[in-house]
Order: sequence, then structure tokens, then C-alpha cells
Amino acid sequence: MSVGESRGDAPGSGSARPDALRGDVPPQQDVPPQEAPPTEVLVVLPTFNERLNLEKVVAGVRQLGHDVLIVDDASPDKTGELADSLAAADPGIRVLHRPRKLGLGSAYEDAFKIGLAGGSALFVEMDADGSHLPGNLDAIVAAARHSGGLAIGSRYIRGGEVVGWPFYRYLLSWAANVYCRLLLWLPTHDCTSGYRCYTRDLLTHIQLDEVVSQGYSFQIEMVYRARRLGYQVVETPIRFEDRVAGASKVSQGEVRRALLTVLRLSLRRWTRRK
Ligand SMILES: Nc1nc2c(ncn2[C@@H]2O[C@H](COP(=O)(O)OP(=O)(O)OP(=O)(O)O)[C@@H](O)[C@H]2O)c(=O)[nH]1
Ligand SMILES: [Mg+2]
Repeated sequence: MSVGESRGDAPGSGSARPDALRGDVPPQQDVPPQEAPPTEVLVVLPTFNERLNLEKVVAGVRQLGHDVLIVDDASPDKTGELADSLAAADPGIRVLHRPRKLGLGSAYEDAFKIGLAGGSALFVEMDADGSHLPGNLDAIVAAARHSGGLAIGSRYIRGGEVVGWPFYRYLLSWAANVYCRLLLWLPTHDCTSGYRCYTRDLLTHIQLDEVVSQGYSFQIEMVYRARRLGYQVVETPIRFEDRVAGASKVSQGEVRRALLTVLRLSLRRWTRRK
């Protein structure tokens, strides 16, 4: 089943009503119901071939007491099976299995809909590759709670740092941020950071079904939409460490698609469309 089909099948999809998101889980997304009431914070971990990294990241988050939702896209390295075994041993962990690699943005969209239906109040995005340290999580969550909107774990403000990246990778990230800031007029320093926390209020109003980004530009588009809706977008410094195991999924194709999506958003902005 394609992304488009699964989205279209969702009851209430395409509706502008914020409450259309409630109970909006497409049928093939068979996530076990939560046994205990949800914790305030839901940490979403998207995975594609993260078998070597997942367990440590999940343990770090669970130590802080937050619920975890893993979204695995049929990883060939059997990350999904590992996720299932972690979930079987801990009711605070759930797994959403998707049939194939459908993109980072759509993984977060599907997870947010599940979290909204389940009653979570704060929604964290976090990579499952070990680059995002659990030690930074509480500060990001506190900043989101305080702002009422979106808090971004930022590598590019005072106190933030990147460890272990080769120069070209740093340059790519820096250039991507300059590009977004210029084209979308965003004052945010780290629009592409995937370590962040949204309030329920923001996600309820952002109309997830209208987000055009399926892949990495999701991060940028969500910053843009949050600001357009008038929500505060704040940044809190993080230490970002390059993954020590597994491979990055940021391909040249992903970069191209992200650049084009940002260009499309910028053109819409100039032509005063949504
Ligand atoms: N479910 C799902 N997860 C994905 C997909 N693409 C990437 N991920 C996960 O998203 C997270 C971020 O992906 P990475 O490959 O680490 O990319 P990145 O962190 O933006 O960039 P690097 O610095 O190169 O690691 C990781 O946990 C990946 O396993 C996807 O299509 N579906
Ligand atoms: Mg990474």
C-alpha cells in the first residue's frame, strides 16, 4: 500500500478540522494499544537499519520515564524484530511497522497521529542512531512546554556542538540551513535538526495531512508551518555526535528532494498560496 493510499484511507484525512486527527490511524498501522495511561511525553524513534544502535537509544529514553514509539520501515537488517522484542519486555515501548521505506517525514506524521489519538501531550523527534543524546532531552522538553510551540535541539547556537562529522557533512548541514533561512525567511539557526519537541496544541493545529514533505525536508517544513501559525519556535543547545554504527540514509536523492521541496514552499510563499 502506498503512502498516498494509506493517508487517503484515514478517516477524516484532508479535513481542516484539528479534531479530525483524533482516531486518525490508518487501518494497516496496527500498533498495540497502550496498556497504561500515556506518559506526558512520547518519544518517536524512526528506524531504518538501526539494529546496532536502537537498544541503547531506547534504554536511554526509558530511563527518563518517557513512552517510546518506534516506527520501522521493514528494515532489511531486522531492526523491526529487535523493536518487537524490546516492546514485548516493556509496556512503555510500542512499534509501528510500515511495509517499506516510506520516508522520515511520513514516519513522524504517522507516529504523531497515533500519539494524538492516544492522548500524549508532548511529542519528541529523536534519531535512533545515537547522534541525539538522552542527556539533552529534558531541556528540549522543558523548552517546548515553556514555549507552547516547538523546541529545537540546536547544534548551531552558543553551547551547541557537532562531534565527529567530516568537513563536507558539516558544510552540507550549514548550507542547508542558510538556504532555508534565506528562502523561507526563518530566523531559526538549526532548521534541519531532527531532535525536537512539539506541543500537542501545535500538532493539533498544524494540519499534518497538508504537510507536503515526506522525507528530510519535513523538519524544515514543520518549522515554517509552526511559525506561520504564530507558534513560538525556540532553540536549546545540544551536543550532536556522529553515529558510530550503521550508515546514514541521507542520499544525494534525499538532498535534492529536500532542496526542491523548500523551493516549492518558498514559491508558494511568494505567490501567497498555502
Ligand atoms: N522509519 C523510517 N526511518 C528512517 C527513514 N530514513 C531515515 N530514518 C531514520 O531516521 C533517523 C535519521 O536518519 P539518519 O540516516 O541518521 O540521517 P540524519 O541523522 O539526518 O543524518 P546523518 O547525520 O547522516 O546521520 C535514523 O534513526 C534513521 O534510521 C525512513 O524512510 N523511514
Ligand atoms: Mg543520523
